[in-house]
Amino acid sequence: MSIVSSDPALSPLPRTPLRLAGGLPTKTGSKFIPRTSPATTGVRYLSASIQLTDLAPRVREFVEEHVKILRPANVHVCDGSSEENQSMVKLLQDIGRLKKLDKYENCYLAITSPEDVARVEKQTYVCTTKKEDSVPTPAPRVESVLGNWKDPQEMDKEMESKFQGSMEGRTMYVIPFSMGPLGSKLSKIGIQLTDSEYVVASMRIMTRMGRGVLDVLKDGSFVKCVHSVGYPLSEGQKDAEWPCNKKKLAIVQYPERNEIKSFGSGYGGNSLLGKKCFALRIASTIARDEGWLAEHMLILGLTNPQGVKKYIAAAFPSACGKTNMAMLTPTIPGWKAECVGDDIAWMRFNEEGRLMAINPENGFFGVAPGTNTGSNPNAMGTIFRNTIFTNVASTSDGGVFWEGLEKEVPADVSITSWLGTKNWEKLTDHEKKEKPAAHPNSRFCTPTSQCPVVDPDWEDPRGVPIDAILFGGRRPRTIPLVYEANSWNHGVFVGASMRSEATSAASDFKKGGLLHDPFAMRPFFGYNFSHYLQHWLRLQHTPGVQMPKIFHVNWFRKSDGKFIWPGFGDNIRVLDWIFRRCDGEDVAQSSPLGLIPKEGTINTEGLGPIDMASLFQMPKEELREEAAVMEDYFEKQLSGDIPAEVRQELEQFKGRVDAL
Ligand code: GTP
Ligand code: SPV
Ligand code: MN
Repeated sequence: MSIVSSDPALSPLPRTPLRLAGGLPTKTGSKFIPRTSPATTGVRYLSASIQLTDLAPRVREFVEEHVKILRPANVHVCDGSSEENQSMVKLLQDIGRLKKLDKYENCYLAITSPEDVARVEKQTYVCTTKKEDSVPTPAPRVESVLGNWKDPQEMDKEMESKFQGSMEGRTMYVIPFSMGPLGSKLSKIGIQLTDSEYVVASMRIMTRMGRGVLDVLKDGSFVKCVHSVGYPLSEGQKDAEWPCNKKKLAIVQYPERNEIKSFGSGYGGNSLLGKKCFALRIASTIARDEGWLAEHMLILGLTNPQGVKKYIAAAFPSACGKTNMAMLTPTIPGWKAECVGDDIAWMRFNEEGRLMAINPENGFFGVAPGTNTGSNPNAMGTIFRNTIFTNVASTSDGGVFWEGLEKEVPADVSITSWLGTKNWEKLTDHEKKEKPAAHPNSRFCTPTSQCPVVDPDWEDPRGVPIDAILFGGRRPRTIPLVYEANSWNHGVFVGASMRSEATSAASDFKKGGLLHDPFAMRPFFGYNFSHYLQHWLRLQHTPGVQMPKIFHVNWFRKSDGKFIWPGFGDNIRVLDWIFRRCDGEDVAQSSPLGLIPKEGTINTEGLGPIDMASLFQMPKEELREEAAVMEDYFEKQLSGDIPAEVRQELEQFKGRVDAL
């Protein structure tokens, strides 16, 4: 497999005449035939049911303005129909970008360029007129690790030069999409322009997309999203297997204008602009202005054996267990867990003062490796229909494989790794470790509605009421299995102090090292983190509101290199304790970090021997170190801008540690 990685944008390109609502490339994107062209046997078209002239003036203006810059060969407005999707998927197969997985129903495999496998953080920008609206001011000579800012006008110039002609030889798709149930007061609409068919097919799974959105939008305002893989095609030029443009990569948010511009990547959060760019970065800024929250959180409904139901939201950094917890299969009899969402929560107080959450997404873009019948049976029950897999391995019987599925593939199949290594199963254990079958950040893109435990109210336009907010991360030492924040202010401090081991979800960091990831939002803040803290602190003063309790969990504590806690379905044992705390049960005692379970109040029945003492050990030296790291981080990153309440919580924490 060869992947063209030279910079095509540098070569001079002929200007291709524009055709509206027209045909699609035949084979490799080299020839274009308009829909109206006569005698074109053997050519397949997307029947464009929406013409540019059908669009509301604002939408049409947005499209036409960008046609001038991007210079696509065709424009297609997506209606979201299944016929359109079938044509899209057929086209993707014809150009070799998707492979059908015959073992399953309507499932496909995409393999990206090895240069385009995860989010990029260093090339992600927030552009506001004033720098301090985007990022906190660090102490002198300290580099900010809380986002990248650039002047919007300067960035506009840069992006315009990248976008000039960047869709030449390609079709520009216009994707109207809604984040949140169509028509809900809590939902927001965006329109994404893209030259990637993979993005179109994925956005159809991840968002509510198509004609219905235009009907709801009418001539209203929307988030303007422009995306190009940055790989124009000149007449006759052969397309890359996975077009992208690493050298010119940029993911840009303009919160003051509700605009997003993304160039050079076709992968996940870089290119499905409804997800991180819109539902987190842009939405968090809108939320700040309107008094609500847009967070990197799963939403889960929990019903106890007595039939009482509560919803919880949980923020864990990327690849740290949100999808797993969102679909948890409880190991304690009588409990029921139901999934509302696995990645993003939009939360707002209603008239009764309850914090109501919606999942703005329509699908899961979940980490594949580690997913199996043991760890996440509900994901396994979701993903083998109508799913696009990306960068997983394939099997000779038309199925998929990744690390964690060893016991679930037939013994006689051969495996082709994501990088194309045939008979991968015959490699030595050392080779398998060096060259995993699936990329560690390989993913499934699958409809939420297919989840066997999807919550009956997951699309309720009013949202679901949140009783508890959890923070968590991968902490091999120091941090106990669970603790409760002493107060809302303390909870905000707990979120602000989060650290977790780096994972493969972003390509910028070496896996394993402990990284600060406040609120699991470090890569996704749409505005200054210091202002974000003030916003969280302020919420409790909204008249008449009932604040959720805040907890911190850690499934990842290790002893002798092994996880101590069994995790996954057994996490219900911790959720059971949290549930009881929400009901005010006297099952907690104080510790320097916060309230921990009184001895024997975590249900460990049937677990076998488990070293609970190690899970709650908090050596004074380690806590001292923890406090010192927090202080250093706040002082260096926020310099003078640490909210007084957070500073006070830090001082109190230090005092509790000293008193040990
Ligand atoms: P993003 O989609 O990147 O935001 O991540 P996510 O938080 O949804 O991550 P996901 O749930 O897919 O986590 C994936 C990784 O966490 C896999 O390697 C899982 O095996 C591991 N994991 C999830 N839950 C547990 C747990 O309870 N214990 C342990 N040890 N590992 C877990
Ligand atoms: C994450 O990295 O947190 C994800 C995957 O959920 S992506 O959509 O690629 O950002
Ligand atoms: Mn995520």
